[in-house]
Amino acid sequence: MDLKVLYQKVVDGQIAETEAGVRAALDSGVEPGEILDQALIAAIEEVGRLYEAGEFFMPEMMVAAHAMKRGMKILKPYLVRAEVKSACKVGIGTVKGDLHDIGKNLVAMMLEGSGCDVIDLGVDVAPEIFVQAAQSGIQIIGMSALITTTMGNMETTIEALKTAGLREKVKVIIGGAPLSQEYANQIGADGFAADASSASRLVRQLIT
Ligand code: B1M
Repeated sequence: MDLKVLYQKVVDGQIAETEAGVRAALDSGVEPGEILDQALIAAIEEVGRLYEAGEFFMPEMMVAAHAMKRGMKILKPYLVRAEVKSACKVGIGTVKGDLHDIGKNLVAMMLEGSGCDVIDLGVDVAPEIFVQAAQSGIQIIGMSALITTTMGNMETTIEALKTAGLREKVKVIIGGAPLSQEYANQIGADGFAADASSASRLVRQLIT
């Protein structure tokens, strides 16, 4: 299937057609990464633009996100092909108050693909849940936030890790559209990654 057609299916929130489109693109030999970037991610970014422009509302944004997630589910086995498991263990979640998980799921997939054991803590993750994860022997805590009003819960989580005496035992990385390296420095995180590939590189740097 033409990736432009698939892109439009996601924008239009056509779930069955999106799944069929991803399968057809794979069958015709299109690279999984190309399907992800040029159709699925490009489409959800367009949905965000349409929402901001007042042309889309929550229901349209929700069905498009659902279509994208179903497409990602089909792509996952092709994107996650870890040959060798490493000694890398990561707990990742979207911070408290925030339900956006598409980006977090992509980062988790990329980390699994690079050989890490990934514990997905889900969305709306309270600081105490990150603290419990840090107690379970993971090396890296990954926090995602997409809304400016929930970003502050990253700092709250870092404070909770300090209070629990765990801050020196884990590295903390953050990511999400409204964040930056400056913000990571400001809240005392160990690093910021702008996308899933850089998150995977950052984790490698931090554990070696
Ligand atoms: Co929401 N939403 N949304 N939304 N939504 C945004 C983020 C928004 C920018 C839209 C807009 O206004 N243009 C806006 C936030 C504005 C702001 O804070 N300034 C917004 C809003 C306002 C809201 C609600 C408040 C709307 C409402 O209720 N009125 C509400 C919030 C609900 C809540 O969370 N409590 C809401 C709800 C939703 C849906 C449920 C409908 C849906 C989410 C579905 C889901 O995730 N399961 C949704 C969607 C889909 C979006 C947009 C359109 C797309 C987000 C996305 O998935 N992008 C988004 C607009 C936009 O971003 N342009 C928007 C694709 C994804 C691959 O990119 O998540 O950035 P991203 O992840 C990237 C990088 O950031 C990075 O790597 C990823 C892969 O490259 N990354 C990390 C992410 N996490 C990382 C962690 C790392 C490292 C890198 O280390 C740990």
